Amino acid sequence: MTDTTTLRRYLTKGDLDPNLIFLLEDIASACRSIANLVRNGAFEGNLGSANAINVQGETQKTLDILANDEFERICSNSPRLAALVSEEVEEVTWLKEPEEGDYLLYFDPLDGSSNLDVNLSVGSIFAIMQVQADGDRNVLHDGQRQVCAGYALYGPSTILVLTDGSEVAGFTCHQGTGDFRLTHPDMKVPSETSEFAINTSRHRYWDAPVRRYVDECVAGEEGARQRAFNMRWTASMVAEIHRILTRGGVFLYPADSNNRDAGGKLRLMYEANPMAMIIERAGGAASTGFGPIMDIQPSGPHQRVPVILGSRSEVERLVEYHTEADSPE
Ligand code: P6P
Repeated sequence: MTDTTTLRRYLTKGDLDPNLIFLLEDIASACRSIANLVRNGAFEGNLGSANAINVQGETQKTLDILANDEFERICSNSPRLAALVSEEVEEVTWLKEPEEGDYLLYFDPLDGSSNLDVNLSVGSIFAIMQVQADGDRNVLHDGQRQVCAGYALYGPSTILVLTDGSEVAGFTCHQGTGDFRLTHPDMKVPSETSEFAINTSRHRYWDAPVRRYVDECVAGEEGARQRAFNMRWTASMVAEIHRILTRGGVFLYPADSNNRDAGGKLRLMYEANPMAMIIERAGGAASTGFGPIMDIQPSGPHQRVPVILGSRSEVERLVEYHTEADSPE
């Protein structure tokens, strides 16, 4: 039986600030529009590169730019949205003079876009925080200050998953009406798992704790874990996180041992922080290996951090391995 609870009915059942509800509905509209752009990309000649390099030093896909433009076009009219921080834009986009309580929107408009030309799942990721005082243009707040976080997964179906800190809920976009309807209430990360996700081609760059963990997983029944593990890697963080939310698992994107200062690949403000909030509110854990991701005081809007998140028991084991490796002999 399909739940008829629409996103609006879900959001208005509690005591959320109406301006936050407006913003979340605008984000949902942007994601619905991006889903259409992705699905029709081949017809519009949009699946290729834009022949531009973004602030990350990555080649931008045409759809990266179009998705960013949709977020800006649709969300900029939200009544109390003060600023946008986008993976695709180097500077913070200020929409109004900041007033205390205004919202700040951090987003990766199209994550995993290297999958577009091979028709694999991609997604959008967002986090919302608030202006702390009138005139305060600081957008570098730690992840504990997020008031909402979520993602849209453009897969066989378009699903919007979000949390306001109370629970994690998933809404599937109905292909007939375009409604986002509640299909995954109160999502929880299974605490145990036998599935890990890491790009094993980077094995030579892993620090000892990550090598130890992965080596034990692949050692199977004869190894220290005494059980077989499975591995997945889809090069799309949104797809990995949705799988972990649905059936458990642990996702790792560690820093490179030969370039720790770079912090790894994933960005704190609009990838690691929102996914950390979702996973932790669903009962999982999210760490850099040395401490909670959401405790990090950002140094810049595009800062990169190491990411280990998913089923709590596996993340805790990895943190333990990092602690042991860091302890003096
Ligand atoms: P790699 C996509 O570019 C992304 O930011 C995440 O969605 C994904 O988990 C990761 O990078 C994939 O990285 O090194 O495997 O291409």
